[in-house]
Amino acid sequence: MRTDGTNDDSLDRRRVLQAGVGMMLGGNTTHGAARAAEGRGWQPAPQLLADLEKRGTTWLFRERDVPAYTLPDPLLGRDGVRVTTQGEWETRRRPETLDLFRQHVYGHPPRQRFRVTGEVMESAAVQDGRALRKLVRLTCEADGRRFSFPYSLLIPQDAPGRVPVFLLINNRAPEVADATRAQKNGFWPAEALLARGYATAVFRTWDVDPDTKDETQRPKGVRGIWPEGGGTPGRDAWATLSAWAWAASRVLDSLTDERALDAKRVAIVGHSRGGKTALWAGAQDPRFALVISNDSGCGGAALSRRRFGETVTAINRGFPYWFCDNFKRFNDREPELPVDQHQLLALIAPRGLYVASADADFWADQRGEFLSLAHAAPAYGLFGHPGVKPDEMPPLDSPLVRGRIGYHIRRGGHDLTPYDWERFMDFADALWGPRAR
Ligand code: GTR
Repeated sequence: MRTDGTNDDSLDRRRVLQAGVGMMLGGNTTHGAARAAEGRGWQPAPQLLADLEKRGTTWLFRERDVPAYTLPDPLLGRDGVRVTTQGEWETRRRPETLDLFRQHVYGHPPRQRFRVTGEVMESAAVQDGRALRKLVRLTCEADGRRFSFPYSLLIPQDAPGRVPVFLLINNRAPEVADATRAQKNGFWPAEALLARGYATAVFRTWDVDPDTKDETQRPKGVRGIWPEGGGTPGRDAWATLSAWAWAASRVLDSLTDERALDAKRVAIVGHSRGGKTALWAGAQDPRFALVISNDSGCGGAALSRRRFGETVTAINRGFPYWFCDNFKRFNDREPELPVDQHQLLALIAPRGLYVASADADFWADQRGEFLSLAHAAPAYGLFGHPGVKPDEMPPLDSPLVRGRIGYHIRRGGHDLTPYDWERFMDFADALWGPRAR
């Protein structure tokens, strides 16, 4: 399968040694994770483990069962040279890493430039006039073809200056993100966001590319119009997560035109499959100033090589349309992946990055999500920003914020909750300065 040797661990190690930084990968092995698991930070509750055991869980959910693994060094180029400056990262290793994710994991999005126009379908005051609601229909055009999808926007009316925005990718039912606020849901606590001085926008995944294996539905989405995106069918044509990430960038194009908004302060937020998408959108589009993944798990923040919870094989079987076809070649062959997910997080450097996990969410590999963030630190280091260390996983409900990086693990299960949102806003306040209340 390999022709370039970049995913050959022994070769990588030899190259690192040649580059004179032989200790680097030592810290990236499973031994580091095992040590971290013994630390003072989060530990899985014995009751949760016992419950999984009782249910006869067949997938890996105990730290002791994690196989030995070696992660690719995010700064080590395919030419065997380790980048040491921001400039080298931006011009060499970052584009190369992005390309590896497009080629082997998510597929290539379209390469065309899109003309994006927004038509305001509805505009109304909500919350006794304290916020303005807009329903916008976006039309994206390129090479004589077009695709349209809606998004909603809520803007606080009393905020001084241009307002930062939280853009949510809604991967659930429309009701959980009802902009009219006739129905309210903790998944998108819009009132809380507005009260803290933030605007918030939302689009729904299904409106962009149907979240189903049923390929007869495909023509309804953007991949019905541009089926292969910028890749090759059967290999690295774009897949659903790439289509949703593309849509997030098109919404951002449109937010940039809103005079009340601060387009330099847009946070992209997603939960689970939406969290995978938020990371992929943030990795590709540097205009997202803050990237937030909640319980994103496999193909999101979690390290694939740990094989903890959902594995590459499991996700490719369950959701074959999320990733490009090349990704299926790594079923049960994670060590051969030329990238692991810490490198996806590294692509977000030096921008704000927040990863959130949940105590009972073993399927998403809570510790793997944290370790990924820790191993993205070298990229932040190039910009002079501190990272977190593998053995610094914080205890339950105790957010860890260091510079441009934040993390928490919350009590409870797989969900996006008001607690998560409050922490995301705390982090945005810390990055951008608190908003007027
Ligand atoms: C699960 C899937 C996860 C995650 C989740 C969700 O079934 O295995 O990768 O995406 O769905 O989106 O809620």
